[in-house]
Amino acid sequence: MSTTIAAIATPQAPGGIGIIRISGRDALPVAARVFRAAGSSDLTESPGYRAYFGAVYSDNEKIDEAICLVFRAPKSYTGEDVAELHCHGGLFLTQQTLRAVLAAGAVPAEPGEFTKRAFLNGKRDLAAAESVMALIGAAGQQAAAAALQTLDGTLSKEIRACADRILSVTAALAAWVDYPDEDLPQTDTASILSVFRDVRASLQALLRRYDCGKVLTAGVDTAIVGRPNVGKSTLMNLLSGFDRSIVTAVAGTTRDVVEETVRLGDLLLRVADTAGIRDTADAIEHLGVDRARRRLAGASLALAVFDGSAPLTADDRAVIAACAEKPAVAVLNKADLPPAADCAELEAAFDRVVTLSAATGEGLETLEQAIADLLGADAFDPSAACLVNERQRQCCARAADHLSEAISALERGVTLDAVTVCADCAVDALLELTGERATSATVDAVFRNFCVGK
Ligand SMILES: Nc1nc2c(ncn2[C@@H]2O[C@H](COP(=O)(O)OP(=O)(O)O)[C@@H](O)[C@H]2O)c(=O)[nH]1
Ligand SMILES: [Mg+2]
Repeated sequence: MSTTIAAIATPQAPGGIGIIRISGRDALPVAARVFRAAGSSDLTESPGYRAYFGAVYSDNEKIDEAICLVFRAPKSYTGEDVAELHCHGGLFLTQQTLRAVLAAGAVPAEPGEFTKRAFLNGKRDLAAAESVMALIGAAGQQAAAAALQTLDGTLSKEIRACADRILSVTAALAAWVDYPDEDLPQTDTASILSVFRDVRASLQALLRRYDCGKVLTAGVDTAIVGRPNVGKSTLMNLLSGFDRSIVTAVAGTTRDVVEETVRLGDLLLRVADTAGIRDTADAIEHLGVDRARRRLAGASLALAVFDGSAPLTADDRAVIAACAEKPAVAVLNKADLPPAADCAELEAAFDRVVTLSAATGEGLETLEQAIADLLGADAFDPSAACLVNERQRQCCARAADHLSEAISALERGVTLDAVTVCADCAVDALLELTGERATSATVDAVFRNFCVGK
């Protein structure tokens, strides 16, 4: 980390302010070569935590007025000396300033290199560094709140506590491993088992919360299905807030899969409007129906639409059958018309039945609530510790698996060193999660996914 790195930290788009971040041993001398503070302030002498007004120069030519913020090691984002040039926003100006900074001796930062340095300098653990990324990508309030918790170290503390509990047990086990002829006392076996089961339960709770949190951050693959003319495309348009799909009274209008990402309450749905499922002789419509069925098969949530103003038909029953294995909400549409469909049949087949008018929008809130209930999103507690990405989930799942092995080995009376090996593997997986034992390849992989400037 002897180099001094620099990058544009703000989005590459016109804006009010553009920030060039510089970090490293020579951050201040580099900044001083391109930035002249008003008055006679010498940046390199700055005690830090100050803002200087001045101008940015490139080849002795003034190119912008700017503010320079100075932070001193170790009390900075990266743990190194940091200077931030706040220029006027604008693609050209920020690029020019970065170029001047690079000419003054900095090297371009790799993606995530600022946060990586923060990790390597002990400012953040790996899980917390990843939550920086999750915060940037957070699409909703709960997702952001959850990422912020991890940034605060809530997750790492919980993981560390799990690892410590396993370690306290393996220490006791180690003593017995040295005396293979003696059986472990029954009371010890029981207490070791209870520790393993307890820790495994905590890890499983984390995994469940992750699946639920993922619904909030990544969105849910949702398929709108139903026979022709029940109002699928009208519902699609209601959800997306504009005329995304073509709506006509002619059955079989929608033939391709039409997609849109929509926000419903705190949920993000990737909605696909599909062709009406029915037997058809029309070759093109038939292809559409095939696509609809495939999309339904891949979806995590089905919105099965029925025309509430008409009795259920054989095509409707084919839709009910197609949704049998899915989390699905039955949408009894056209509630603005006199009801004629058999509710009881739908209630028997679906966990949730929502009466709605896609044309007027009445009942949309009930649909929102039904989906949130079905996906368990309401149970999500953003203040609890939370895994923020797939890497963390895998580490956690691996630790839980190793604990299961340790538990069954103990139960079957397998030699104690086998139990110890499993328990050690569980600890390894947990410390890989927090980064305490992550290989440098893992660390590199984590930061490669970051944006430049972070
Ligand atoms: N009265 C009433 N008509 C609706 C409603 N939703 C859809 N329609 C009408 O039903 C017909 C078929 O709608 P469309 O969305 O194209 O159905 P799709 O074939 O399932 O996509 C159109 O004439 C819509 O105007 C509703 O909630 N109330
Ligand atoms: Mg349609």
